[in-house]
Amino acid sequence: MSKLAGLAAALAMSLVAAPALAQTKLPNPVDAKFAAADVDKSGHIDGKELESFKVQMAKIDTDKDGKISRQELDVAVMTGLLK
Ligand SMILES: [Ca+2]
Ligand SMILES: [Ca+2]
Repeated sequence: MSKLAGLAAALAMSLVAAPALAQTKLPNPVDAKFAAADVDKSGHIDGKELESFKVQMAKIDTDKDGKISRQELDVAVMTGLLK
């Protein structure tokens, strides 16, 4: 019983800690870039929002789902792909 409780507590802590850790690693300039590009605030850069990204789209959309996620933009900005 105590083992299970400990495991549950550890899992809960990892779920809480992971997003916080990810956020501290993100460069702030990405927030502005993403917010500016995600005009309709859908959480994705898609549709007409992609017009300005079309040239770099193939490189930024690493999972090729036709959308640029926040994570994909993070990678693009951090690697210097998107300036
Ligand atoms: Ca959008
Ligand atoms: Ca994608």
